[in-house]
Amino acid sequence: MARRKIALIGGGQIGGTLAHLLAQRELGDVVLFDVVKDLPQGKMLDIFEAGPVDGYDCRLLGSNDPEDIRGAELIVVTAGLPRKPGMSRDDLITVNSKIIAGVSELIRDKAPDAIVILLTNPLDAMVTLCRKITGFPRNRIMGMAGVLDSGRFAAFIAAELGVSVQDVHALVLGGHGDEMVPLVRFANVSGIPVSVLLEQKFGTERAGEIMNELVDRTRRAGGEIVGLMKNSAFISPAFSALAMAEAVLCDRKRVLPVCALLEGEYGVDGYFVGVPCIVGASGIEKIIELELNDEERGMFEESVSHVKSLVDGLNL
Ligand code: TXD
Repeated sequence: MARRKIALIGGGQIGGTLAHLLAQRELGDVVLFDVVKDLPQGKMLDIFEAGPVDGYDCRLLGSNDPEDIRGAELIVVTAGLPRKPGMSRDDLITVNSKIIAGVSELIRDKAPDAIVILLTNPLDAMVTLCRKITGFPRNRIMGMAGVLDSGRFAAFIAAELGVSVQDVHALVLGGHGDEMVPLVRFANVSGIPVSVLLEQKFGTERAGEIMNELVDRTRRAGGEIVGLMKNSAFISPAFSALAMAEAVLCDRKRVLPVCALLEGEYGVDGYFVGVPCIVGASGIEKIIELELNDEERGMFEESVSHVKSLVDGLNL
């Protein structure tokens, strides 16, 4: 039985890292496509040569030929520029729209049955553009941001409480921007509300302040890394994309925050927004609707309105 064909469009920091992670887990045969001559070829040769050392078998191809993505069953798109210090994700919209438009035509023409996971920023707008051009059904096209943002929220909670990251579960809704909505009420450690553990450790008043600090740091986490590294995060985004890819490839039925096209859910119609979904072999298999309280609903709607203004500016 042949392994699945996975195509990574964009062989930069995230794409190259994701290729390495996919190879290590032998999740399929991987094609790394990039427009920079010889870049993907070098990266895939390097990963190939580590195979005997780590013991993974899979076919690895680095390519500048778009024909090599033909027939891919899963495509992960990271093609596009990342932000630099002082830039917002939204500042990338003009240059990355041109790139994603071309990439989307390529996917439509060469891999019309693929499931697509897109990361390129500004994420919510770029995945909308990709869906517009490919015309794919909404179960087969998703944006990755919420897994990363939720992972960041969980990491900060774990560090604050001094507990294992394995036991922290956190969810971030909305757009992949400063208005994202970390859902404090749903955050828990092995089912215990985070607020209970914070109050036990710090007292009620300080607990509320700390939770606000954790939410704020989650919203700013991308910019914090760009400020330190002078480049965008790539390890955590690659692992986040891997979680979604593995959910599809292994039909895991994972419940993950996914940037999905809403058609009435959460009172939103026709826009991609980060919401909890069940992810399996056919992509987005179910969108899970949560009852939000007034405060959560207000923050969600603020985040959605930012997504709408960004997307509407594309004049699709
Ligand atoms: O959570 C998230 N969704 C975000 C995603 C988290 C972090 C970074 N996010 C965004 O992903 C970031 O803002 C960028 O828009 C993308 C890719 O970030 P990365 O750090 O991987 O950028 P690189 O290292 O510059 O890699 C981009 C590659 C680069 O090698 C280009 O040559 C290539 O994209 N590129 C293309 N490949 C294929 N086809 C075309 N047309 C193309 N244009 C550029």
